[in-house]
Amino acid sequence: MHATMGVLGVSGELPTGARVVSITAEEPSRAALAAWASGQTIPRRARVVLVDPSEHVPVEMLVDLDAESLVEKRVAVGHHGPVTLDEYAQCEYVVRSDARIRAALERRGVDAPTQVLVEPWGIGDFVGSARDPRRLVWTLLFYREFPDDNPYAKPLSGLHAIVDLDSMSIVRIDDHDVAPLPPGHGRYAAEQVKPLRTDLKPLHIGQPDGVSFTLDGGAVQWQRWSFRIGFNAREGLVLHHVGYSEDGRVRSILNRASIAELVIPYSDPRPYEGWRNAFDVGEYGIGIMTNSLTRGCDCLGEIRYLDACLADASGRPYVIPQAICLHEEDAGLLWKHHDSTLATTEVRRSRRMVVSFIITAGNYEYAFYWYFYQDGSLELEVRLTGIVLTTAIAPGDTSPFGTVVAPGTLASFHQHFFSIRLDMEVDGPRNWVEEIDTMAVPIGADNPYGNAFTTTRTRLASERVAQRTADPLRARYWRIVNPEVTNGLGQPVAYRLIPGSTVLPFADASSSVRRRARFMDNHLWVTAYDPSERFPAGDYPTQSAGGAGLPEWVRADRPLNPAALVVWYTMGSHHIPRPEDWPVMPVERIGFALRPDGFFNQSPALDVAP
Ligand code: ABN
Ligand code: CU
Repeated sequence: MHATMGVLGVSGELPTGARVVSITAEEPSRAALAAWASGQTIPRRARVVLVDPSEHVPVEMLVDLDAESLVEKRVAVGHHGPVTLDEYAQCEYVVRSDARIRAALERRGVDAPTQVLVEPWGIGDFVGSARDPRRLVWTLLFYREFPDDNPYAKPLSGLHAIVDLDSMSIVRIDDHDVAPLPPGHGRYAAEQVKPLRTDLKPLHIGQPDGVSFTLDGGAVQWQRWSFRIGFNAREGLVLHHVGYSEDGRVRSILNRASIAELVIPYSDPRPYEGWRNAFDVGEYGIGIMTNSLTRGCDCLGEIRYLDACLADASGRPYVIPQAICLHEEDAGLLWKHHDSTLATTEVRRSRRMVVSFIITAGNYEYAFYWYFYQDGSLELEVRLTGIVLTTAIAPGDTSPFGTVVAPGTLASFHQHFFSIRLDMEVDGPRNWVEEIDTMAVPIGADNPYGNAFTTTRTRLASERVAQRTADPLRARYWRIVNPEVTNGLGQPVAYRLIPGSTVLPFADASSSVRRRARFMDNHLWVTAYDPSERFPAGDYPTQSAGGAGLPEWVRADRPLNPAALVVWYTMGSHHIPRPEDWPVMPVERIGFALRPDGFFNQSPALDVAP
């Protein structure tokens, strides 16, 4: 990364006062990868995203590290870059130090401004921000009465600053009375919770002969699976080249998989509170919010970790140690049959390979787990934990838009929408997608007992058609098919995308968050492959008015029959908070699965040893 900044410095194209958002290895396209397989070299390039505070624009630079030259510079006019980590800290300092804020805090009985937590939130397109040249955030304030309190126990509701990140100055303060500070402290640390349980005996997970996977740089091999691990500031962990080997040949499944956006619309119509709908990937970056993991706590057993290397605001590299966890887990039963005539039992235990990372996005934690199974299945599970976002409510009051989780403390209803970008390559580059529904057959001549049900198969032949919602009452799933490769039964090979529990947004279709995050409208989108189409709400959702990303790309209605394609799965976690979510929320889970469907000729898990 030093080399990258060196090239930019020499080029004379680095704007004065530029703040680096990210430096990322430029990934080769599918075409470049195919060429590499036949022996050509792939240029080493770094893509730099920075914000230019005087021009208020994001700037993208592509640097050729071999030639030490600037290849491309693009100024994203009319867009705004995300919040960087150091701006986060500076914004907190500026708000805490402001005399008007201090006076407003004193009116609320807060006399220790250094114990005020200041969270900068994306302002979206409120107060005309979509047309405002300045890069703006608005702030949520919380108070730790004692330094080791949970700040979300005392939300300073009604007191907000709008901060221009480029000049790092406050442009507006709003101060309206909402309700007094709640009395609680929301403490949850071990030393604050007394007494702790003492009746659990140790549980040791050991692999005395070591792990069964190999890790070579970012390349992983486990059982028949092979894949590569990448990491960047925006998406965090990325899986590349996921394949399954059979008869000594690696069969491709996924070219690339990542968490491409995460948006949390909150239900609260009050002034300001109705602005809360963070885009954690596009406005912040789930890579920069990634935790350093601890053995025995975050991950149990025989663990291998990978560090993540990111760039700070001046482009200097820094490391998040132990950012990615790799380990194997016992996953219960894999398969079993008892033959009562022979009195024999065959039973196999399932082992899964887990690749995970955990982020802290302000109040919340999201733990992302990719699971690889011995039967060729692949799952993503997200565990949501951390602290629900709170506002103050008058003692004894209730709200139709939230749950009182502690005296005077309201946790708003909200939803978490994840967009998972799945650059699919099922047994080769050209795939199509089908929707499979299960239907009852009317009782009659073809179904005399009324017991029959069947499936319908609809090919999603173009991008406009391939915008679908889940339908559990039809047991709906989707198949990513390679129509040009057949299995031993003569069937085209495929993987199923099986939705987990999911929801649609409840915010109005014309609301700001719906306009800015149209990807939430459908659980499935399919687009023709374009490596530059990476982010479903656009490259720069910060202060966007909406329209960029998926809604823009699918307007072309590109055909998908078959084609190199990208599948976008939206999953929505619906959160009506409970008192039991306070003061720190036991994990909620959401996920989906990719399972082979005619990809193999029979169960690929038959040869797992007892
Ligand atoms: N969930 C919005 C957010 C992200 C990072 C830091 C603060 C708040
Ligand atoms: Cu939630």
